[in-house]
Parts: sequence; C-alpha cells; structure tokens
Amino acid sequence: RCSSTSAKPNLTDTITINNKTFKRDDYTNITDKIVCLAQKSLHTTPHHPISLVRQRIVNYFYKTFLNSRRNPLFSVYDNLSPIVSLAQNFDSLLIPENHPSRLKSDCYYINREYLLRAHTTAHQAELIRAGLDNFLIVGDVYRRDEIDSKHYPVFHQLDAVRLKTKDQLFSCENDLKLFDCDDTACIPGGPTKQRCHTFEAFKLMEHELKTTLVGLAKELFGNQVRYRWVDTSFPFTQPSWELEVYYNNEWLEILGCGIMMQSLLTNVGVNNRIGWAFGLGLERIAMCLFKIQDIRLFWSNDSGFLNQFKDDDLKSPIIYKPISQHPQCIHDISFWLPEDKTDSLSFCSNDFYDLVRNVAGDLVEQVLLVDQFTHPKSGKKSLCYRIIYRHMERTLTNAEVNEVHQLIECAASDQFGVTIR
Ligand code: FA5
Ligand code: MG
Repeated sequence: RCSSTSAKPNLTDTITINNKTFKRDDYTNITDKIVCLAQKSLHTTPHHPISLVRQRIVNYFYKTFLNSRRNPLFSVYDNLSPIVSLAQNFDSLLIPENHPSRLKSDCYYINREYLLRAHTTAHQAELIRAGLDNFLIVGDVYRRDEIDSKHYPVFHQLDAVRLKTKDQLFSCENDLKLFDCDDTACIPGGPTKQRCHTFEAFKLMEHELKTTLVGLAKELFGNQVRYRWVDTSFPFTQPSWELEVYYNNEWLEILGCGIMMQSLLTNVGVNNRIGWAFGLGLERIAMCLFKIQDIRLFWSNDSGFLNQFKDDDLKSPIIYKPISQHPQCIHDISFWLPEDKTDSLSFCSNDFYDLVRNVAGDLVEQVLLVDQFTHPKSGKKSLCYRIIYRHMERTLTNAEVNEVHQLIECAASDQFGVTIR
C-alpha cells in the first residue's frame, strides 16, 4: 500500500527555508508543506485580496497621521523575514517561559533557537531599539491549529506601534507628566493602568488608540459598523482590549491592542515615551469585506478567484462570487495509539492535522476528531478522525481520494507508530 515516500518525515539533519539552512533538533516540527508556504508573499502580491486589505489599512494610517511637514508619520515594514528567534517572538515581549503560546503543539519550530513567527509583534522591540516611534509591520504568521474554513496554518497580521513623548502628548505648555514613579514592575496583563503611568497620560493614550481603531473599522466596514470593546490580556500590553465588530449576525474579533508595558520600552533603552500598540488579522477582514467563505481560497492559483480582485479603485466594493462548489468526499480514519502514547502530551491532534496537511495539502477542507475510546481491559486508546475532502476548483474522483487517504494512513503508522483499525 505504501508506494510513495512523499509522506515520510524528512530525515536529513538540516532544513532549508527561504535559502537559509538550519540544524534540526528535538524541537523541529515544521513540515515541508509549511516551508513551501513560507515562500509566497500574498500580502505584497498585486491585486491579491490580502494585499488590498493591507493597502486600505496603510492608506488610512498615511492620511490620519501626518508630521509637521504634512508627510505620513508611520513607516511600513512588510518585508521582514518570518524566521525569528525565540528571543524575538517571546522574550522581547515579556512572554514568560511557561506561557502556553510557546508550546510545541502551537508553534512551528525550526529548532530550539528559531521558529516561524507566531505574530508580527515579534519585530516590535527591535524596531523600537532602532529608534522608530511610529511604524506598521505586515507579514505572514504561523500557528499550528485545527483544520476548517476559518483556520489555516499561515495567516497575515498587521501590527502598529505609536510612541509619544511628554511634549507630543500634552501639546500645550504645562506641568503634566507621563510618569508617576520609576516602578515599571507591574503584574503583566492586569486590567488596570500600569502603576508608573500618570492617569492623564494613560487616558490620553487610551483615547487616541481607541479613536484610531474605531476610525479604521469605519473606514473598512462603513460608518454604520457596530462594534464593542472587550477586556483581555497580553503579556506585552496593560491594559489590553479586543475590538469586535458585528458582522453576519455574530461578533467577530478583529484585533488585540493595549498600552505597551513600560518595562518592554525600558528594556530597549526608551525612558521618555509612552506607547500604544495593536495587532490585527488580515484574513478575517478580507473574508468579511469580500464575502470569501473559505480561507483556503487565499492560497488558490485559480484565475477565477484572483481575477475578481483586479480593480484599480481600492475603495470599490468587491463581493467575491464563489466558483461553483464541488462535492465533498468524506472518509474516516481510526487507529490505536501505541501503548506508550496514550496520554494527551505525547500525541496531540495538531500533530495529526499537520500530517494531513503535509500529505493532502489543500484537498482537505476539514478534519474533525469524531470519537475517542479506551479499551476497558487492555487500556489501549483508539481515535477516529473524519477527513472531509473537497477541491476548490474541480470534482475529486473516488480513486484519487482513496489514494490520498491511504497515504495518510501509511504516514500516520510510520510517523506515530499507530495501528490502523
Ligand atoms: C496577537 O497576535 C497579538 N500579538 C496582538 C497584539 C499586538 C496585541 C500588539 C497587543 C499589542 P491574537 O492572537 O489575538 O493576538 O491575534 C490578533 C488577531 O489576529 C486576532 O484578533 C485575529 O484578527 C487574528 N487571528 C488570530 N488567530 C487567527 C487565526 N487562526 N486565523 C485568522 N486570524 C487570526
Ligand atoms: Mg485574540
């Protein structure tokens, strides 16, 4: 049955991504499929819907924030390598060692030192250290996740940072201050303002951040958009909020934001400024704006998809017309876990989802865990996943789905030592 080797894990001891070569180690969990995706740059591909949303947001910032010579204040970084160190992605943002976002089950690690960035916030500290006060970062980000119409292992984010000095914040001459004390040690992610900030500095920053983001939501979704603020927490901002917009009868989270942790700024040598920051997801906005139902479409090379966005007027409304929906083809896969892997730590569903993506690519629309069962006598554990196959551009034949499904079975028994039932 196992005639193809394409599903086997790569056993060489190095891995090459975007012409850079890295040593594999016990942390490496990036798959060939993800290495391929890291070479596309959808957010800078002309007329691509992700790129259109980027342009609309960047233009909003260009026109909203001008310097004294009436030039745009914000600079844009959309070409930074997605390969970052753990120090960039986590440490520089005060993310603690034991934080769940560092788990191997959630990130694509290249090795113990490098990973594919899980958010564009990974570059924030280095750009501030380089002396920038107002900037946007746009790029592809990578997270291991479930498989369905709203989740894909790669998506795109846009981050912003704005730092202000005392004189920039309190424009008139007076004795207002940014800081009450030098104590930047706060419980990160708490719901109240940081102790070191004065109330008036904090309130003015919160006001500017929220007005900017509501203005952006209106620019994208129209003046009548319904929105709400939800309290949340991030290790790198305090307080922190999410902005949700009401769309298609549900509240949709479009971004996270907050007042930057002052210790993050002092760590990179900034002692006289207070900052706000946010990070938003471009796919979610594009899916709403253009009524795109399935996130895989962004990666399609089908001209029937891409040609619909070839409009030179950035603001003209585009509603994506689905290319005809082809039928689904559903197959279940059941297997016994090896006896030493019956706990949830040694086998996680994300490992299986990555294997499916690596073997079957975008032929798979969704994978669901439909059954788990532990044998009462032997203690052996069995899992059943349902794999829903559907091609975006044509009808799949039974024969080709059977072949791919068998490859998945072989790869699962090879890589995880499971026994297919
Ligand atoms: C972050 O990634 C923070 N770095 C954002 C941030 C930056 C907060 C700066 C404060 C200051 P979060 O994981 O919530 O947060 O993702 C931010 C946005 O990315 C979400 O609001 C959503 O729009 C988008 N997003 C997150 N996960 C996915 C996903 N799996 N698919 C598509 N979009 C996603
Ligand atoms: Mg969130």
